[in-house]
Amino acid sequence: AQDCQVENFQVKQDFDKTRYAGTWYAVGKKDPEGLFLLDNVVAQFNIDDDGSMTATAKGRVIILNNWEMCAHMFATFEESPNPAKFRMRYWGAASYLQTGNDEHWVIDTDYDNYAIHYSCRLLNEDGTCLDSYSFVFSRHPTGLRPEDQAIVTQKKTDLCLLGKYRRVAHNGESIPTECVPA
Ligand code: DAO
Repeated sequence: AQDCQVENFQVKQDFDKTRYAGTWYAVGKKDPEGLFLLDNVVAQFNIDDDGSMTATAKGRVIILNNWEMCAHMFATFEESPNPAKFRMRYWGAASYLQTGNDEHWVIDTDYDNYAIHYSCRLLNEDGTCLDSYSFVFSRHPTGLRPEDQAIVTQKKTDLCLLGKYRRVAHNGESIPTECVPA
């Protein structure tokens, strides 16, 4: 049975940020209110010399209603008692890009193939989430391996978000050239 209580959502046990480092391609996304990153989203997680996690990300966005561009984003992560639960502060290379301070939970990952991220921005009074976003990441730009798909579907269900994700394309099709993966 599912109560959809955000505080009860299970995250990756003994999350190892060192193994998580490197490139992740967003292949699925559940959007928040007022979505920002559209497609061709690639995140690079790093561990700094002091052991803290940081990330850079890029992706195609549409800002000011109709202006399409490639966003370059930066993020720092504040740790918490749970190693899979971070607070993410993020900002853009340009001032007109989004800034924010979100929860950043690693729900599950095998480090080598797939990862499921979750962020609840706003809770309902009953403890369910009013405004969330979630990325499905793959180490492979082509998508998830068939053997990982069932795990990811189960995790989407656990997050009470099954059916709310869209595919995130990595196509380089009619996107700003600086956003096309090399
Ligand atoms: O796309 O609608 C949205 C919300 C996402 C905002 C986060 C942008 C910064 C990402 C950096 C790290 C990778 C998750």
